[in-house]
Amino acid sequence: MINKSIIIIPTFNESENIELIINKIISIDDSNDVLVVDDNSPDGTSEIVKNQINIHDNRVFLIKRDKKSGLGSAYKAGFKWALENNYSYIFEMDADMSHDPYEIKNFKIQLTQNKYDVVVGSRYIDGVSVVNWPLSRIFLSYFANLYVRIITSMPIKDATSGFIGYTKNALSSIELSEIKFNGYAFQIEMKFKLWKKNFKLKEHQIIFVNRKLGKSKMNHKIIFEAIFGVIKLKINSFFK
Ligand SMILES: Nc1nc2c(ncn2[C@@H]2O[C@H](COP(=O)(O)OP(=O)(O)O)[C@@H](O)[C@H]2O)c(=O)[nH]1
Ligand SMILES: [Mg+2]
Repeated sequence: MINKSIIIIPTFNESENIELIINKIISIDDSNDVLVVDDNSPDGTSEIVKNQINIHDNRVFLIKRDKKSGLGSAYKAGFKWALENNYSYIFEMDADMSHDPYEIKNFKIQLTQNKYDVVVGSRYIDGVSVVNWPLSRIFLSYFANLYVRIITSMPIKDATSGFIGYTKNALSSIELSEIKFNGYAFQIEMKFKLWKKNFKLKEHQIIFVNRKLGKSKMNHKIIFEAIFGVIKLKINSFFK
């Protein structure tokens, strides 16, 4: 049996982006399926996904939740579904075209040929590979990642990245109910727990391009969760 991959995309109001990203992903590689986890977006994102499900039989899937409940909880629902449906490689990426779907094949090479357990699409391996973000947002993200590295000593330069590939083995080792954070801190927590379990993490350079369509869902609550969450993660790890 061919090793199947699933690309999980959380969405909230991504009606302008979702069709394009789905089409790119499934046209690049026919072992890639797509799972969208939509939080009842008022702009009708899920209707567009349903239409894509009709066009691309058995390659596109949708989990529709009642209300906006955060990125982390969307991913947890997606991960559970992916593991139950026996995918060998599980990827996460944003809907807004900030992450280039062509990179997925490079991520796969790292997981299959180079035997890494987790691949992290990284903006900060060599300087800053971010296009069209306001300087304020680059500073926030860059220093947030520096802060994470200092507090946790995890050797990852882009811990808040949301463009990730996991092997089934690595992902299934995580007790999803024990993942507590929901915003950027969710991304940090996943990497931190996998690193602590001695899985092999590989950072792979990507170019992150700011969205052209739709709006960012980043807010202060998400930033505060990350700032205090990192300290909490570190302290909790002493008791494990
Ligand atoms: N299902 C779901 N998706 C979300 C939620 N918040 C953000 N997203 C999605 O997560 C991805 C990243 O969010 P985005 O606003 O682009 O964050 P930014 O790139 O850091 O500004 C996008 O695909 C969003 O639609 C949420 O509460 N629920
Ligand atoms: Mg974005």
